[in-house]
Amino acid sequence: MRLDVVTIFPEYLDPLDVSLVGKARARGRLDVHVHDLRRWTYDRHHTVDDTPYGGGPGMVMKTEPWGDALDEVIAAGYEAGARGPALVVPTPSGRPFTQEVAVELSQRPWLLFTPARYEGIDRRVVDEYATRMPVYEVSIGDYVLAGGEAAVLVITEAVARLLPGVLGNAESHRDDSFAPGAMANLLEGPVYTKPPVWRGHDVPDVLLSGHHGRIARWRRDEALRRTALNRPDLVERCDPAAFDRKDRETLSLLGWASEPDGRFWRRPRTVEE
Ligand code: 6GU
Repeated sequence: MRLDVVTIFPEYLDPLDVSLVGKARARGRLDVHVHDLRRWTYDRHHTVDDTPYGGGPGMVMKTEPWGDALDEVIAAGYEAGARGPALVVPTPSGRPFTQEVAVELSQRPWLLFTPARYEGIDRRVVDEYATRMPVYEVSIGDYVLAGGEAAVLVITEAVARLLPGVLGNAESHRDDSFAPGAMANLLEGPVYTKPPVWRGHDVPDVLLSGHHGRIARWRRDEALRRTALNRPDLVERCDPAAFDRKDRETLSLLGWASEPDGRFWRRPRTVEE
């Protein structure tokens, strides 16, 4: 997979040399190119932004540097043999970046990232490249970052670990929270390793029992418990058919009840709520 990133802070992407993404690059699974947007400015001050039409606060990134940069980066990629580019535009106004989107992006051969600063990029840039390639406008969460560079790091890591031969063990993402399957939409429960007792804290007995069925059941209960506490929205989104009797019992102990139609589970609201 080829990755191009155009940014006014190329050094912000230095972490792409380390850890999992760095290894993927070293193994030749990822071909990363980071470009300084200011290379495509021609005035003395290397201007990339200007005041917004219609007024209002902040600055807007100008069309011309982005257009010239993307044209050249796209041409260079094709020249190097890359095909099928997709534009990934990190923005708090994008659609949520989920595991599903990560899987979709991991299946593309070439991603072009355009992290913006200020109030964002003049809309015409996205409109122009949308006529030539798929565009993914994505947000990494409901908070506002000063720029899209940190989002590029997040997205790249989520995508890179899905590439064949990067994690080393294909089983490793089978049980990921948010991966499809029986545990779909459940968060992962706690994990433990040696020693069996640390500062008076014991590893749960069941994990030392060697009883695979009981261990699987315990893990599912813990996953359900964590999800119900931390992400009630995920529990509500679960297909009720995916809950077995023990699941229902666990949810009930946590104060959840089924809707009258028996389809959806919802934590009953207390008087204060
Ligand atoms: Cl992708 N960019 C910025 N600037 N803020 C964000 C974001 C992206 N996702 C959430 N907040």
